[in-house]
Amino acid sequence: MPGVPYHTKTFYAQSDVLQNAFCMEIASWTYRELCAAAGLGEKEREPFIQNRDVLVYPGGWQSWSAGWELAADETLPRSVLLLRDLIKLTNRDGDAPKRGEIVGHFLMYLRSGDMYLCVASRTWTGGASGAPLPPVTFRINRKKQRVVAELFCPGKRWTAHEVMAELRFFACEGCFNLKDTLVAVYRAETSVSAGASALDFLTRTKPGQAARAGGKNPIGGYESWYNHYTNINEKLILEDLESLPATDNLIKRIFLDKGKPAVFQIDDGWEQRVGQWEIDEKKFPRGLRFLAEKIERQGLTPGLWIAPFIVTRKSKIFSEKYEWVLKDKTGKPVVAGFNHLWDGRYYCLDLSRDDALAYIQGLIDRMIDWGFRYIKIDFLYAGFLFGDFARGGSPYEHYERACALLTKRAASADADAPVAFLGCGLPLGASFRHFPLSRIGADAREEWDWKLVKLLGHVGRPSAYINLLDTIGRSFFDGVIYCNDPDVVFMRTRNCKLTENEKELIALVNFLLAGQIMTSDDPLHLEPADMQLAKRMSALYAALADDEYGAVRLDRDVFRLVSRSGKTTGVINLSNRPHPLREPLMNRQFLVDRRKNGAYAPHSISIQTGTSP
Ligand code: 9PG
Repeated sequence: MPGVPYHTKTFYAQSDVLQNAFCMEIASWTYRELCAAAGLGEKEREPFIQNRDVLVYPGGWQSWSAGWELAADETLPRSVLLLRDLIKLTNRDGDAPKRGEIVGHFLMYLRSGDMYLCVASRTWTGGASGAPLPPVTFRINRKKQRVVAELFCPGKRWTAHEVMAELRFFACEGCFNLKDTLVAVYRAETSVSAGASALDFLTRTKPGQAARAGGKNPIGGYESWYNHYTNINEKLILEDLESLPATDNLIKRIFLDKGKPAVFQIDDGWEQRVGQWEIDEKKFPRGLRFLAEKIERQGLTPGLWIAPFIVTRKSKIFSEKYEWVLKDKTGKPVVAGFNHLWDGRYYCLDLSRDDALAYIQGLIDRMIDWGFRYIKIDFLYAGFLFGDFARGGSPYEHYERACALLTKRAASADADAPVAFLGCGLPLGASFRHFPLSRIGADAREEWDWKLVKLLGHVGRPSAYINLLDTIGRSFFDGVIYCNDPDVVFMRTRNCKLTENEKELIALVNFLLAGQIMTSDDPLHLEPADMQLAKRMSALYAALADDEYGAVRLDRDVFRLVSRSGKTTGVINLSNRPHPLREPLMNRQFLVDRRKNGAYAPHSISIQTGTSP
């Protein structure tokens, strides 16, 4: 589908100059001017200017940043209490929102009813001599109806007439038009909308067969994080591996039984320390090559996690190669964040250094050499921090080079053993060219919300609720610039506080609005009710596979599910209250019916389908 026409504005450097300031303003518009830039006539502008119910989609900096629309009375916390370094897991270095301001990144839109007004920044100049463009930040002041666009490129040496930014403006009706127009906007920067070939082997049944030929055909499998967390070892992994094809579970039903490929990915916990990427031999006495071979022999794609840009203080690199650790101007190591499961604060490597890059590339090569073919590369945002780089330059230039190196061996490397990368914790705009398969939201969790971390004000916290908000809010990326990884679904009862409705909600939202179905359930300990749920979900997946879906916010935490064909509709209620049935019910059959006393139940999804009345 062609989408609507868009208008492009290109910004050029005026002279040879070294960018010293942290951020550089390139343009500012009133809402009225934005409408004009998108080609809207006087009349069509009115809703964006007069309507108090205009919603703003700021577009978060990275996977774990808030990825949802904000109504006029909604804001995002500007800081995190107590554990201050947690803010680095959501906000870009130096993006510090001022009072009354919402800070957005990469791509933003305003929405009034069904009309979207979008500003999308290109990330690559295109052409044979293509180069990355610095990330664009939007400072949105809703009261003043003003948007300021800035570039984040400290340390960049501009030459006169060099392209600094290219913005594309358009207005369109409905979420599928938004997607279709973004396909056109980003066509030169991604192959995802054309069916990203580097990921084909993760979905195709037979070699040579087309991958995502129409409809839903998710990538998926097992990963170890959301059950065992860092407490993994050979015994537990083998137990999960052996029971996956041997018990009745969701992954077996939707992938293995259908002859589709499935991933088996070992997450954080195999290494001696974060930053010290040697195998912990107490936990994995026979090493990881042994496990990769076993996984491969079971007909699964072996996967492994790593966070190559970061180091903790106690890791050997930190003391032995201290010169590789990025420092600020005063010589102090740059803090990249805080994680209570490691030794607290962690730091990042100076990616301007060839030796540090060669080391990182060596880590990936070794994982591939061990036999892993689905590499989860995490905490990538740390490669975008600013510091006193050994070789000068700007974070975006170093990030670009590092990502290109990391993913050099994607798919084509070896036709018999193709390799794919899953990006995670990554700046969304700067990464899709290298990581077509990526996490687009906060971590899932085996309970609805994580109350304690919520109190700190951390919007990127692991939480089923936040994770769903992101999966819904970023669903328009799926199949456009990313194959969206929404994180895991849960079927299990053991070690899980989610209710049946919540598990169903997550399983359906992930299937309908994203591109990957993973689980961390230990297949050996599923109960009959869990298997029943998996059976029901796989039947629903089959029934709903032939369409494309979107979601539109109706109210705070309440969304309408829509489908491209118009055949399927639904209501997603993430709120803690029943949502009254305001709209007249379509004359259609309920595939999933979570109405109770004339309202949609809290934490539920209801789906209606059939031909249009
Ligand atoms: C391994 C994990 C898993 C997971 C990743 C990432 O904002 N936070 O507090 C936060 C905590 C953990 C986290 C992400 C964000 O987890 O997303 O899938 O691989 O690392 O350590």
